[in-house]
Amino acid sequence: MSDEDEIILSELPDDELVLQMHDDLYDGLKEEIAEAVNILLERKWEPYDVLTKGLVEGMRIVGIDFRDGILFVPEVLLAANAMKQGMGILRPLLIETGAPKLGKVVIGTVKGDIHDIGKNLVGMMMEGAGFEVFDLGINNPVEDYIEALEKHDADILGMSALLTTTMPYMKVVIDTLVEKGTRENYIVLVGGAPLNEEFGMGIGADAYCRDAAVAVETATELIARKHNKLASA
Ligand code: B1M
Repeated sequence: MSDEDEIILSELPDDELVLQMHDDLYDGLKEEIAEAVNILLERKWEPYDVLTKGLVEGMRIVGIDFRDGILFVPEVLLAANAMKQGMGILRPLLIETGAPKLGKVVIGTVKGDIHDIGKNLVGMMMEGAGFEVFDLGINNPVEDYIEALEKHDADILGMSALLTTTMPYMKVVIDTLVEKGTRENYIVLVGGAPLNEEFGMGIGADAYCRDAAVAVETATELIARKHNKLASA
């Protein structure tokens, strides 16, 4: 591209800037993503809107071309890094909360699975809603979940899986809690693109969460129910 054609992000109107973000995410341009996020924030966009309309939508498009064999792992990794750069700017804004802590959440991606963008988003939104979040990262065997649940005296277990081959591992974790007699101590929430309601119920989770907003709503509702139950016991 010649200098003349260079796009000045700050000169684009909002709608074009958001489309440009999708292109830049697709191309894995993390500096441009950071710049666009900052421009939208300066234009008084809500952090949640920057996240969903700019970043999550951009990653959805990447996902389609990855599925269709147009993009490959190295390119998707660059896109994921650019996404993380943008999320890093939004994180403190999304977790800013003076609210008293609603409860403790242990969250992690299951064994065999290294996808963490969605899980990170859920963790951020949970923190923003007033939960204390312990993020175990990726590729977690059952022992890691159990150790963290006990160590932090957690209320909620959140598990993420993005692969059809790793989602059955969620059942391994839940079954282990049942065997240990501690399943009822926790609210178990599951999520990730290949899951659905039926799968969540089938493996014995308390709820399947379609996205981060639903995860926050569900966690808030179930923890209020848990507290009410304890208060009336
Ligand atoms: Co992967 N990958 N990937 N990948 N990757 C998918 C998942 C895939 C659907 C792409 C495709 O073919 N269309 C496909 C899975 C197919 C299947 O299983 N049926 C796939 C594949 C095949 C693979 C590899 C096997 C590719 C290979 O090596 N040949 C490999 C697997 C590695 C492994 O895990 N062992 C692989 C690798 C990678 C990268 C490393 C390149 C990169 C991950 C980088 C990272 O995460 N740090 C990557 C990416 C980026 C994707 C796609 C393109 C995007 C995922 C994403 O970040 N989405 C993805 C395609 C897709 O999902 N459409 C794909 C954005 C994110 C905001 O959404 O994660 O769905 P999501 O999270 C949402 C909800 O699902 C929900 O809330 C989130 C926020 O709203 N949610 C929860 C998620 N977790 C939750 C937990 C909760 C609650 C809600 O707990 C309470």
